[in-house]
Amino acid sequence: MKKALITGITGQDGRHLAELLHSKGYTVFGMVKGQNNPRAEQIRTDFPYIELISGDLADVLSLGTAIEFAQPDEVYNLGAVTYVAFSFSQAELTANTTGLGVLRMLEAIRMVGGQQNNPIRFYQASSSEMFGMVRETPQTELTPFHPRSPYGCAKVFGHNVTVNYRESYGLYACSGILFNHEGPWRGLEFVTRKISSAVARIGLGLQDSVALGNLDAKRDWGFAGDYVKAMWMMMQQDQADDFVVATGISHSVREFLDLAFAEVGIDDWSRHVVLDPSMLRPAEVDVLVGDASKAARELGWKPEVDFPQLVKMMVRHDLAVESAKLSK
Ligand code: NAP
Ligand code: G4F
Repeated sequence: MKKALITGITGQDGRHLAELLHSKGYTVFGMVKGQNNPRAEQIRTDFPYIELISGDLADVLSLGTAIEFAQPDEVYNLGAVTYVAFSFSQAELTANTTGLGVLRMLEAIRMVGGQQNNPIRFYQASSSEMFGMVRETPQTELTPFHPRSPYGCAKVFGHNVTVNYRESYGLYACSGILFNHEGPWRGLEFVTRKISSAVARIGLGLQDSVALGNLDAKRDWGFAGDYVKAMWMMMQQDQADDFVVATGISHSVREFLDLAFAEVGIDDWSRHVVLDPSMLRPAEVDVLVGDASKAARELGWKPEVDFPQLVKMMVRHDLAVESAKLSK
């Protein structure tokens, strides 16, 4: 039976990945940060099979201790400061966690797993934000990076150091360059879930409007449940490598609004959306679209949930959440 250690277990992808690995018979360890993290309790309730370990990507000793304890075959490094807008206001924290945290984890793996024939496999959660002001469309594994935020810069460091440790020490270290992926477990700060939650409440008459920033931004949005399968596949190859994971189709925030409001029977959403300049970013990533043909060819991965299905799934989930609150 394989053992996996997941950082970022309390986040969206941590939950999906834990579910996938458990279904494959893995023993799953999840790292939680903080002395009394309220999200840990929810993980204990929803996923009783996960063994939680305390640790922080800013503290290398805690990472080493966690690896020593779990003795994992696979480490999935999903933990990070992940909200791009927030990274502008706490850039140093972002660099330390999202960037240097990757280096610390790689060092901890080397410390515990040994310098030669290290058996621990490592997955780094890289991001399409690294492409930023894109140099070509669609973006592939070979597209140069041009990050547009402290978050994007930190992810570039994390990606490069993963490649460097693979090349320098022969570690099985791979990097998944994942485009935006969403679902019912997405944090409420991200635009898709902010919209699905607000639309559900507007549809139920609980609120009147939602304040948003740049409606013209375009993203290649997929379903998180599909994307964690690609993470696992990358970790089962003979040789570690890097892969873009994307649907290949880009949609604007406006298109997301169209489908989300249609789900609650509203065709003209203009009076329900307020433009809030404070949601605009100092530098924006206008449009992202990925080419995942390498993942299709070498891993056999392809997305299963399309954009309309994703929006429907999210709005329906939030309608159920809000309705359950009402009936309490
Ligand atoms: P998320 O929901 O925001 O979760 C982030 C996780 O990181 C949380 O569990 C958080 O824990 C943890 N974390 C934050 N600071 C930490 C620290 N100092 N030490 C240890 N853990 C820490 O993010 P996600 O959407 O699941 O994304 C997973 C990973 O994929 C992230 O690295 C993200 O940057 C990357 N990624 C995501 C997407 C996407 O579209 N979702 C696309 C490309 C790449 P607490 O909140 O409990 O403290
Ligand atoms: O949902 P977002 O905050 O996601 P963003 O910035 O693309 O980052 C997400 O995807 C990355 C992968 O490319 C991950 F690496 C990262 O960790 C995160 O998961 O914003 C999407 C777009 C942006 O252009 C933003 O300006 O939506 C625009 N937007 C418009 N109004 C808004 C809002 N974004 C948010 N969060 N809130 C708004 O009110």
